Amino acid sequence: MAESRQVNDLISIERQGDIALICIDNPPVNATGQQVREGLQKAVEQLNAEGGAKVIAIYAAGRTFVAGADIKEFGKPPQPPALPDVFNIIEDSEIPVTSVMHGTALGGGFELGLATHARIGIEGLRVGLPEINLGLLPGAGGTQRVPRLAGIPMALDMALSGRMVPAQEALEKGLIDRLEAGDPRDVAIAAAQDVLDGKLQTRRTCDLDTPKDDAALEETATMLRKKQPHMFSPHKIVEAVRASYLPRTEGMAIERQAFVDSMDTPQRAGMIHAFFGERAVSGIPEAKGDTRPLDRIGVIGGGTMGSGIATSCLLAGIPVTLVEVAQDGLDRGVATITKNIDGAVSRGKLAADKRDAVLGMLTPTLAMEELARVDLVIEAVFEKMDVKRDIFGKLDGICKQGAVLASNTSYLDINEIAACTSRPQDVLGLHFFSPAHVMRLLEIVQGEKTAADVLATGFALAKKLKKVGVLAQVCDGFIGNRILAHYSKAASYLVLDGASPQQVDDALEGFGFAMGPHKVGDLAGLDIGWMTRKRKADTRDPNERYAGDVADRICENGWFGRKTGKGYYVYEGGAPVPNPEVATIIDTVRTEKGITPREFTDQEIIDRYMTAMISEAARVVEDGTAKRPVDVDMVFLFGYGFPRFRGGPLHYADTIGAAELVERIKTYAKEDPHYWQVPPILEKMAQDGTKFADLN
Ligand code: 3H9
Repeated sequence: MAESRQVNDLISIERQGDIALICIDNPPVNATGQQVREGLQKAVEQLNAEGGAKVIAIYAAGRTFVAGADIKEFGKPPQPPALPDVFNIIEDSEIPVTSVMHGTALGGGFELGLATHARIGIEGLRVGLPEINLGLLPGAGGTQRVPRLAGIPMALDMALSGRMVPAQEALEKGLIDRLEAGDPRDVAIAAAQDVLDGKLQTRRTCDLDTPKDDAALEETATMLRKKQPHMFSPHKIVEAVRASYLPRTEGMAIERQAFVDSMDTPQRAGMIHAFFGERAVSGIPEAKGDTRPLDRIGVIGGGTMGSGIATSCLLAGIPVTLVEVAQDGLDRGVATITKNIDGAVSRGKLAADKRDAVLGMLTPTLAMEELARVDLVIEAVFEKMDVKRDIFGKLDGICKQGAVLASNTSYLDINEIAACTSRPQDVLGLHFFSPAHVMRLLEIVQGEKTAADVLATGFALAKKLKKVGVLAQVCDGFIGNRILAHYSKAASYLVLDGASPQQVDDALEGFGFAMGPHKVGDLAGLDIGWMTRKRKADTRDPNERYAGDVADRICENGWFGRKTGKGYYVYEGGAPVPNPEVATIIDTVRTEKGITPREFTDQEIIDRYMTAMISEAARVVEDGTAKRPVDVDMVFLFGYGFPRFRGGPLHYADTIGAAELVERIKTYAKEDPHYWQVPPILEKMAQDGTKFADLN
């Protein structure tokens, strides 16, 4: 006789003869919040106490097995029972327990599976230990049980990369025992029956010994000390995995302490802000509602940007019509796209057998009229207003009614572009970041007349392209480049006043940026900034201290960075070395300007640079260019290489506090009152004791 009962709202038990099924039903992702933990513990304890059932099978309802601990509970006082204790109770169950996992079994979700006595994956399953992406480490036995089942290198790989392991690989490595097709409940019943029939073996993972591999542990520890000295949890992961040599109680205690210590770090707070921020940017009303079709996209311009955008669309399965004005430009565009797609194949982002089909979705043409059939067109030609005006005027005549007309401009006025058409409601900015098929940020720029469904279509496109779409209003540079234009001057002033470009870069790399601003300049091409400075020369405020002297002279020598072999650094293969001729240029400029160089500590470099960034970011929020502080944070995480563990410039600002920031600005303003001005919003926050987080 079958009988069912609820243990609590989220956990139920179903008895079918000797079989007891435990179902977890906690949408959307079955996270192990307090009720799930308590319900699971009670269910296993009750079944063991009652007797009767000879095998237990755990499965989950909905689109996925358990996606891990409930991240929303992190940072709050922990509520018992603790997850590792619940999993130990499951592992210790006298009645054998199997688990059936579908969708994604991540973090605590996969750790639940590891604590059961046999694991069945449903086809399409991916398992992983992504805690590192939250500034944490697996805290419910992952570092103890994965090495016992799959060895130390696999445990280190999973916990340090956070990658999702496909089911087949999980099967081959011994992380799951079987891979099957079907509905999780049906598979759970069949697996339980197999246990009863002796066809599926069960065992306690912690009865196994971790195969010794000191070399892998040592090698990884050394690599991390070199590459990630400032990160907390990666080093703890190695320690915890090493502890899997010990009996369960001792190993779990070491893992637990490391988990609790990681939970207390600002790195954890920053990365969890990043996790929710990535989702929050599209949680606004502007991103929702009706959208227009996105069945075919037109891209105008086959340069680096246009080709990257086209690649991104093709990889997302959207057919692309690529328009260029001349055959050689078109050929170059097609060649770049082909190279990008081949790169995606070699990086494992695209299956090799799909390559030709993906490239087959590209229609290159010199005839702009071909854009009559596209649903959305993205113009990605060079940044000249008269060229854009001309293109949008033509698009107005060619494109079908209702087609969305987008410009990839990085600073021009979308309203002026929209005004060249008879349908300004269909026009918006879609600002991609280079390389567009790799960088995840997409600024979605709202014009004065952009229709609601056009804006929502921008967000729908971002989602299709797996990008992080952030709403921005029109201004020079939108959110990201406007803030960049401001704080990059701080780096130049530091160099004028006494720091070397390398010291600035080293200090900021120590802070967590992948590359300091001078290395980034060399990589992007110093000529880009040079062109911008020339463009703005006539409108420059005469009271502003000019920041471009050194960079201008570097460019006048024809040194544009990596592409010319020289910039702030010299590139001759191997690691870049500081360009000695730049040191001479800096000396000359200082002498001409009567500057006596002074020493800067690395901390002062970081403080000035970050305070400049935060100041302009605060203004961007204040004047509504960005809707909320979290939008600015996500722009910097996904478009500007801002260290994820710091959460973004305004999350970082909250860790310093508005009062301290205002104090700093006032001190710096004594040297340069034009550049260093306290944004009113920051002044007010300092007075009220509020934080940027309060404005999200
Ligand atoms: C952990 O497990 C620690 C343990 O080792 C030890 C503990 C002692 N909690 O991403 P989506 C929400 S650490 C709470 O849009 P998808 C998410 O915010 C955890 N909420 O869907 C969103 O809410 P909303 C380790 C969560 O299909 C909704 O669910 N696990 C959690 O694109 C849908 O999410 C991870 O790091 C959670 N754990 O992707 C896995 N997860 O609709 C994190 C999601 O209000 N999760 N939400 O915006 C993911 O990677 C993806 O969500 C997943 C689904 C791949 C599962």
